[in-house]
Amino acid sequence: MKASTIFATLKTAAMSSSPTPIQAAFKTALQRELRGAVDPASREALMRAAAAACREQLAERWAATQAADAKRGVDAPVRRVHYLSMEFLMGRALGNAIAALGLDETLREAFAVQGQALPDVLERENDAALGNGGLGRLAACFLDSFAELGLPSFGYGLRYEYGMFAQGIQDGRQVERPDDWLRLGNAWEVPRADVRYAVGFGGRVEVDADGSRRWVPAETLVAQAYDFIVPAHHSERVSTLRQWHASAAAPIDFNAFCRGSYAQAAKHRVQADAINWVLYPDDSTDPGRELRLKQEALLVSASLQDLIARHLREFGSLHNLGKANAIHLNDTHPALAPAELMRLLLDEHGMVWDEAWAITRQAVSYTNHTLMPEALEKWPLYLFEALLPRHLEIIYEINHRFMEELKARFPGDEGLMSRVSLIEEDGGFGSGGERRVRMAHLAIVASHRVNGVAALHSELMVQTIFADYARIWPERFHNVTNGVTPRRWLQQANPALSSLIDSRIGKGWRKDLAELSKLKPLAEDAELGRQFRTVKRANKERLAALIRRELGIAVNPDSLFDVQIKRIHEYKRQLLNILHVVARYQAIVANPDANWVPRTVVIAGKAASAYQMAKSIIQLAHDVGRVVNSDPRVGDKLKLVFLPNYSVSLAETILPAAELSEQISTAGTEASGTGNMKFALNGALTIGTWDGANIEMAEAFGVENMFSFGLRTEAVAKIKSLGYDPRLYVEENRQLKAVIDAIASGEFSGGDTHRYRALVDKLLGHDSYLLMADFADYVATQLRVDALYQDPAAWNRRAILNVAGMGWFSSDRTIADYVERVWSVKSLS
Ligand code: 26V
Repeated sequence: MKASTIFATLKTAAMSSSPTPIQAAFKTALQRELRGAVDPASREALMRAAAAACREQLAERWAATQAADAKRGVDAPVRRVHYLSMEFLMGRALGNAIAALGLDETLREAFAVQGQALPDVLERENDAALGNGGLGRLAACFLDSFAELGLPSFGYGLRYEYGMFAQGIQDGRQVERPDDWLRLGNAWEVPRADVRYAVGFGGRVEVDADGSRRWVPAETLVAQAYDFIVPAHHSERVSTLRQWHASAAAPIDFNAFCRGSYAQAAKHRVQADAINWVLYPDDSTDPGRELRLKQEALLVSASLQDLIARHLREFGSLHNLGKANAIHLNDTHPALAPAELMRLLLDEHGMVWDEAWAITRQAVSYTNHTLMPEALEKWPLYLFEALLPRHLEIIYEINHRFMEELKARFPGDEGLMSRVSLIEEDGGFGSGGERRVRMAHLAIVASHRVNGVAALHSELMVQTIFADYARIWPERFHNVTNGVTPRRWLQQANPALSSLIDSRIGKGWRKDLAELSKLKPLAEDAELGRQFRTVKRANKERLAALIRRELGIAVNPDSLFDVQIKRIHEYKRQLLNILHVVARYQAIVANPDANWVPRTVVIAGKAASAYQMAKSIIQLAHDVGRVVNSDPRVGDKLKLVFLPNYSVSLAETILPAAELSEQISTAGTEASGTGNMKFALNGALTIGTWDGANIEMAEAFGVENMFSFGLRTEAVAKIKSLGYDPRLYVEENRQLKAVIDAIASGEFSGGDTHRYRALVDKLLGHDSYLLMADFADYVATQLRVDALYQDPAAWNRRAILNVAGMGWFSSDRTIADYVERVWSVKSLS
């Protein structure tokens, strides 16, 4: 179609009802963008044009938001929040922007006239996948809620050019490729050429005649801001994710260039640029660790310089910085922040220690997202000293003062002092005996609040990893249970269910998710149950089509869709899921004519590139899938599919189609989980352990409405303390033994008995996550799932009760809790 025809149809669409000012402005912008496109009828051109037009609208709202926030007085009750995170898993943004601007229908009409469906156009956008998993997606949900709640705020992150990695599967194995997500440009970011800060590395600390200390870095980089804009849905607020891009202060070495040594001329440029490439460079090597530390330092330094500059613009003095600003650490990755803030206040702004420390403590707060000891960041001292010598001095001083305080409060308790010290002297877990800086300890000592992300996790946090600190400062520790944004995870991901809910209880749930409780009395309504099932069935067909397209596997949309999507990790127990598939397969083969409830098991998730066991689990899923899916005795009764390259947008297609949500971590290991919430919100029932937020969900919608199984935290601890022997469980359970034997004997690996030896040995030897102990209960519970599925009315009733009970799990509620307990001025007293 020619461009002029498109403009005509756009005009017609615009005139079909009298356009609102925003519709009119949008149409003009869209036309202007399309005029420059090579093929204005292509989905890609339409996507880019729509994004550019939305951006224009949002940029105005953004400016108004900033102007309003700048006028807040000294006595504003809520501080401006600076959410520092190495990860923001934003996904796609166009659908969200269109919904926020209320332009869905305008665009649907405009595109339909040209034979393009809105969802197909939206699919042309690449995901912004700048995160690993839960922690990064939580940060993205929070930005949405910041906007929605009108919270003065900045998200701060890094602008990774190649995300984490794109997962490919070759011969059943994960391969990692760079995720070139910016290749089509990014309409949502606004480069801020005028927002640039110098960030130093290396060098030495000089002492001036007056005793003051000054850091003379060996290398200076420039961090430039790119603002990613995030709109509210029920107001004109737009929140900001400010992402930093690093470059060398001098882009090329001109002399080297003139000599013809081009590689030499560009050396610094490439070194600086490496900071921008990927999230989590493999930190199993020294260069990898150095790069990661540089990324963290750049994020922290640029963000705090930005905060200080803004505060000085607004208030003219730094004395009230802590009262007006909250600096939140999303896990320990930005835990350098207190040291950098101290450095800036002391060295750059001439403040004295006590005042600088008081301000730092007021401003900083920290969320812990995992109890896994291997995930608690510790930096080798030699590396820290080489890159950040002045920060190390400051950390020593913080530690010295902290130790003095402890000597006074807990005299003679040397053990306590060495356990809580910011410096690990003797080398703990995985240290190889070297001294290290404990970032979690720095975060706790420098924060006025520390929180976990679900009730159980917060309890365990103070009983286990941070028990000493909870003894020292009990009042510092809190819980703030996670939540998810209902706009993305229900309204946009599941339009059909959203409309059905709207038709029964109105649209208010989008703004106040607690309104979902109005569905509770309707759970008995058989007609609603049937409509609910029709919606689910359509969503399942969509997923089935995707599975066929991606993998060439035909799955039966009438089968029970059983889904586990999340990072691949031993504690999350994807392996337990696969063991159940094998058990079911063997049972079907042994008794093919029994009344089997057909199942489609879907797994998706990425494994960290250096995590061999997780990669082996992915391979096993493929091996088992290949055998099961091609066995004519099985047919529709069982399928196992692994969908590659799990992402936010893939989750948006999978979740609405899911009927059973697998949340099967070993009790006490999953801090919260947020996928669990998205499933329930989309009407899937949960099969889950008594772990993380599963517990609070069960309490919210009724324990009887969840398939709860497995050992609970205390039982897990007890079994371990008594000397757990996984072999005993295998010997006693013929079904389990047959499953393990089949894997070990090469039944799924073409006779290769070596492929899963390490995996089987680990299960039989250590089984740290108690798969063997939980297997029998898990399999029995899966049979209860089958039984209920055979009674659709009863299943639908429970699913509706699940949705009705999810009101509390909105990230809007989570952010309101953070404001109340962590970020308000009130929380400082
Ligand atoms: C990272 C690593 C990296 C090294 C190997 C071991 C290991 C184990 C866990 C992690 C997780 C990093 C933090 C994280 O993403 N935590 C997730 O945060 C979510 C949001 O609070 C929460 O819902 C998930 O339960 C939690 O795993």
